[in-house]
Amino acid sequence: MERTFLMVKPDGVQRNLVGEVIRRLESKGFTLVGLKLMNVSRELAEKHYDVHKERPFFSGLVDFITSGPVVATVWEGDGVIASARKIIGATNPLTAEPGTIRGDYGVSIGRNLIHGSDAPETAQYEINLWFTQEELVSWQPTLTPWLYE
Ligand code: DAT
Ligand code: MG
Repeated sequence: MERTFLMVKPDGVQRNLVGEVIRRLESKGFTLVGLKLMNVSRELAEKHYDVHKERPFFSGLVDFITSGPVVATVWEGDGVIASARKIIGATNPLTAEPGTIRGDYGVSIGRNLIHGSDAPETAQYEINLWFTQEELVSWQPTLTPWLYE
């Protein structure tokens, strides 16, 4: 089964949206296999956003991600990487569709509440960056036969 890395950013934690984010992914039918509240070091934030290091917003983005606690999560399910990106919505909350997390709760690109891995390779990289093997919990939800044919 596929896994993805999702993080409630400091604005999502401050705005009390942790439960709402987890609820949306759980209700959809995805399985939580990793979860932790943590402060982010500059080193970790820079590694996480390494692909953006030449962009003008990079240092502001690292400042923001390290400005308060985040909730780091790993989710499992068929097609979870692309599906979670749809549930999250477009990068700019102003153009993100209503019904998506960013579309429902955000108004600015620099405060877009949540991160989600964008492809299988980045999901693998991010899961390994944020979690140790021991922190990931494999379990068999009893709902599985009601979610998958
Ligand atoms: P996403 O988070 O949807 O994958 P991304 O990978 O293009 O988007 O960018 C990573 C984050 O960087 C994004 O969530 C918010 C910030 N960001 C992107 N473009 C920005 C911009 N033009 N100005 C300010 N912040 C930006
Ligand atoms: Mg991205």
